[in-house]
Amino acid sequence: MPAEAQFRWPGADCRLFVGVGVNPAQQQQIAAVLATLPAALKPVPQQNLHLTLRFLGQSSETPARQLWTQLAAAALPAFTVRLDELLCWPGAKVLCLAGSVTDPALQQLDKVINQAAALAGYPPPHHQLYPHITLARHAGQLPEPPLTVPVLSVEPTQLHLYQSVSTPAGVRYPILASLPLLPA
Ligand code: 3AM
Repeated sequence: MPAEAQFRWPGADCRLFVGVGVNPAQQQQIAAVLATLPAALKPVPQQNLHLTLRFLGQSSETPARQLWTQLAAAALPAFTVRLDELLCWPGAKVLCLAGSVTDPALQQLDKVINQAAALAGYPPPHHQLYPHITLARHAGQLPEPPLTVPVLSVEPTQLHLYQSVSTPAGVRYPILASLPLLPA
């Protein structure tokens, strides 16, 4: 079945982003660290852990399908990214595990996604790709005592189109479509 056929549209305009997940072992590693956070911080639920590659914002179905059809026809390189720095973004009050783009395959994937997004009519990204996994919210500063965080080597095998759904019970990120990332 072509990848485009496996696109699950929720039926109304929605908030979207393109990203990758972390594997179950890494989810558990992170969850173990998050269990030690000060009570004031709000840990990201294990099933929500992800790495955003491109925020798309509020979208209708046509550009989303157009984007995914183009990505399905493109070469999507598998990449590795090392996340080794615990950061607090005080403005957003977000605690995250961050790294940088060192793998040329990630640079290439970023380029392919941005080109496909532009062709589908999405506005350009506000900032360049800054790989990170959001770990917790309501974080005005780095926790004390300092957290020991695992160094994660994220090596995803799939690219996902995520919906971001806000509910009274919290945010959820259902996956609407997925494509394989292929080793060079
Ligand atoms: O949790 P992370 O940072 O991976 O930061 C938001 C989140 O990613 C990001 O989209 C992901 C799902 O909500 N996001 C939200 N609003 C954004 C915006 N206006 C944004 N990224 C860029 N611009």
